[in-house]
Amino acid sequence: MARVLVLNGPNLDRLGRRRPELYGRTTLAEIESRLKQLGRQLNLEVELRQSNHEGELVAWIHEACERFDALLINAAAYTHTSIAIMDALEMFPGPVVEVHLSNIFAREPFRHRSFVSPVATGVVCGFGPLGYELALRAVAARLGLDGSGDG
Ligand code: CA2
Repeated sequence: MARVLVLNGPNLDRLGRRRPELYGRTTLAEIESRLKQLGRQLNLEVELRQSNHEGELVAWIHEACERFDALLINAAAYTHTSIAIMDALEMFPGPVVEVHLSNIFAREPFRHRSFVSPVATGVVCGFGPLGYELALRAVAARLGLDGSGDG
């Protein structure tokens, strides 16, 4: 079974508990459980992690190069700052989908620049927690697991 690592950056551990007007009421644990359920339908094993530390995210991307077939990443604020995460993602051989809950292009100008996008296979933003599920479906298509031939 193909394995997908879902990485989440700083402050996303607060999801559903703070700023619901901006990021909604769904917690990261709920997103994890939805993704695992969808993963079972798509024949994907899903593992979700969150860190507030840039270096830990970089180390997990390195680990993913050996142990996972695809990556979903919401690098949160590091999206807009981290060349280290960009460089690590560039080494990952499989599909990488950048996910954001909010539409970063409808927000402050400093959020319009992403260091993840240039090294991502694709980007999903603005659909809240559903974006993670759309990204997982995109990964299944890319890995040729959805039977559509559209990957
Ligand atoms: O829209 C997204 O998913 C973001 O990646 C979220 C980041 C933000 O810096 C990006 O520009 C867009 C912020 C994540 C902070 O998460 C919180 C969750 C609950 C309460 C406060 C912050």
